[in-house]
Parts: sequence; structure tokens; C-alpha cells
Amino acid sequence: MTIRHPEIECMPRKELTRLQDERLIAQVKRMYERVPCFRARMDEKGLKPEDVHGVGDLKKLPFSYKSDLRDWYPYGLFAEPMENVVRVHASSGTTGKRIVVGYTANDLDMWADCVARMLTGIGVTSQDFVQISFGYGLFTGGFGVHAGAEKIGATVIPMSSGNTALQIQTMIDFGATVLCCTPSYAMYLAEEVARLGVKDKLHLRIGVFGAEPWSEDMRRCIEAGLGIRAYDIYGLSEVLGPGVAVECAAQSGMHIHEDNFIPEIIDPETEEVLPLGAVGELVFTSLTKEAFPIIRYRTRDICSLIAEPCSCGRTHLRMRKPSGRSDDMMIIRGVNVFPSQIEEVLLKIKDGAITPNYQIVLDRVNHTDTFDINVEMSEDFFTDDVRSIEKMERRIVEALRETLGIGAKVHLVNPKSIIRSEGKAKRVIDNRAGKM
Ligand code: DLL
Repeated sequence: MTIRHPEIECMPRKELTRLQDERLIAQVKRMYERVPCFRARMDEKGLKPEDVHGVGDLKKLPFSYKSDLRDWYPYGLFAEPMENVVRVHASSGTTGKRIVVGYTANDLDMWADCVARMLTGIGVTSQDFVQISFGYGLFTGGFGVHAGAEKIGATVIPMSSGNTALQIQTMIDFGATVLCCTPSYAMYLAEEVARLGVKDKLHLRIGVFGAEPWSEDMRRCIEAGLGIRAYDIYGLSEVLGPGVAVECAAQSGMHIHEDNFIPEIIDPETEEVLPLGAVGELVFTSLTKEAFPIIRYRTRDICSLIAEPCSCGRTHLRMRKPSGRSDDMMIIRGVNVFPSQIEEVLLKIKDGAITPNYQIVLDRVNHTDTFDINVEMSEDFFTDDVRSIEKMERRIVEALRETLGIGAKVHLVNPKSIIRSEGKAKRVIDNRAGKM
């Protein structure tokens, strides 16, 4: 596969570190001068920009948090005057106010380049038709991937999300060869393609999926359902949008564009930096962003970095798929549970009786957490036979207990009865707030 910028993507570690040193020193100085929140945090620690000589000093620097974006809403953390900001995006956040991020023309160019590197690396060319079914608008997904696809000269089909029948018709009629959307929507599209019996009318060969956690099993389901190779793309609005880290053809971890972003893994409780390979919370520092630079941003995403070199020849560190977020982690009867663990259990039950469409409902009754999981039966298994249903439910309960160490109530529900998402799936309904 082609590498877009071998001189950067395959840069020897020593040179890469030198580049990061230079960029970090400049970024800290610039932010200290221009971003009051950052200056105050540095002052609190008794640090001056001159104390930073390179990435070795990163661990001295203050962290930044999602709450900073709310406290300085909307533009208080920007490092450029608004006349230089050519675009803003926003992310809903799980609670309260939206967070707003901004980009200069150079930022947009760097962003497009990050996505273009990925597309090139997985074999997308100017011959391809790229259907972008991420939402366009304040969400970074649609516009972010769009610019990267245009940069490599592909023909972009800017569908945005929604209207599944039209999505499939467009894929067929316009000859889409690449599909970009959330993995849960790709699963749904695959399901609909099978129901309509139109798989052989598709021209798809590659999928680019991200914006939410998904498992290796889910990858295989999507690949089989749509007849494609599916690749993972990671990112977050606060750091850039899609393209902070991207998979290459090796499909074994996402390369972080280390010329633009430095990753660290920390213990989310103690904030201590963990050694390469350890599982913890991912933290990012942006090196080249102008409008909205960020230092040591706590992503809340739980994952680990891969130290071994990649077979593709790129030298930039890879991150493993995030297993969840330190803040969407559910604590059920004292046990930490990630939705992705439940998904994995469901996907492992491979006899075709159930689908990976599920919803978790948490509540509290008599001071005890209740833990219910609705799981959709497949059309083939769909039955009124109470005994078979109960048998399957027991099997899932057992499998869950083995993985999670706690009991859940599993309810098999009718095919297609769980609402499908066109963007990020809402897997958890937590009704416990305020109930002791
Ligand atoms: O979801 C940006 C994006 C758009 C990424 C399209 C990939 C494709 P936010 O809405 O700010 O930005 O949400 C960021 O989504 O912190 C992760 O928790 C999660 N996330 C994003 N990509 C992945 C992925 C976009 N590939 C938050 N795997 C992040 C797992 C992901 N989680």
C-alpha cells in the first residue's frame, strides 16, 4: 500500500522526537501568551515556558479537561483572533453545555491531510467513490472525512446520516466503493442490505468506521455483511475530529499522527504516566493546531499504546481500540462494566439466534442495582416457543456472568425492536440517578 508522506510517516524515532521537541516548545510558549486558562494553570505550578525543553518535560505540564471547554464556552480557549478562525464545530457532550472547537485554514489543511494519509494507506485512490454517511454539521465526522477524501482526489458522495433506504439506493446507483460511517450504522446498513437482498448490487470494497467503540467481532460481521475490508478511525473534537489516529492496511492498531499529536497513557485516578503498553486513559497534546491547541487533554478513553513496530513501515506509535471511556464505565453492584464487554459476549454466541443489537437498562430497586439487557433475536430464531427463548436467555446470562462476574437479566426481544441509531448508538439507559 502507498504511504502518502513516507518522510514523515516513517520518520526515524530520533528525528521524530526532535521535531516534537521543537513543536512542543513553540506551542507552550504560544499558548502561555494567548490562552489565559493555560497561563493560570502554568502559574499555579510555578512553570514558565522556558522550563519546557522538549517532550521529556511534558509530564510537568498541567492537564486539561472537558470541563475547561464548558467553563470557557464558547471561544475562551482559542489561541487565534476570530478573524483567523474559518470553521467551528461542536460536540454535544453527555451533560450540560455543548463544547465548541475552532480551526484556522492551516488547521483544516492539517486535518484533511491526516484523513488523506489514512485513505491512501488503506488503498483508497482518486478512482474511488467515497460515500460519507457520518453526520455533516456541527459534528466533526462528515466534514472531517470529506476534506480528506477530496484531498486525495476521490469522488465524494456527501450523504450525511439518515434515510437508510436512500443510503443503500445511492450506494448502488452512484457506485460507492468506500463507505464511511459509525460502526453501529454500518451494522444496520448490512442488515438492511441483507433484508433487501441487494448485496450483489453493491460496489463497496472498503469501509472507514469510527466515532464509537467497536470490537473485532463486529468488524468481521460488517466485513462479511457488506463484502468489504473495514478500518478503524479514531478522533475527538477537542483534539481535531476524525483522523487523530488511523488504521493502516495491517488492521492492527491505529497510528497516531505523532508529528501533530503526542499521546500519553495515564492512570485515571492518580494521573501518573504509565509505561508504554499499559492500559490506562489516553491523553493528547496537539503540536501544530493554531486556533484551538490543547495540552495534555484527558480524553477519558481507556486504551493502550503499542510499542512494537508495524509491518507497514510507519514509525508512528499505534493505539489499540479504546475499550470504553473512564466515564461511560458503568459501576453495577460495585463492578466496573463497559458496554463493549457485553457486546463481545453477544457476538461470541455464534449460532445465529441473536443479533448484536442490544440495550442495557440500569435501575435501582431496594437499594440494589438492577441490570437488564434487551437483546434482539434474529429473524431466523424468532419464535413464540417460550422454552427456546428461556434457554437462550439463560445461555447469555451464563456467558455474561463468566465475563463480567455479575448476574444480569436478559430479555430476548423481537427482531428490529431496538431503535437503530444513524450516528452513535445509545446503548445504556441509566435510571439510577437520585435513587439510593
Ligand atoms: O466522534 C470524531 C470522529 C468522527 C471520530 C468520525 C471518528 C469518526 P466526538 O464526537 O468529539 O468526536 O467524540 C469523541 O468518541 O473520545 C471516543 O470516546 C469516541 N471515539 C471516536 N472514535 C472512536 C473509535 C468524534 N474509533 C469520542 N473507537 C472519543 C472508539 C471512538 N471510540
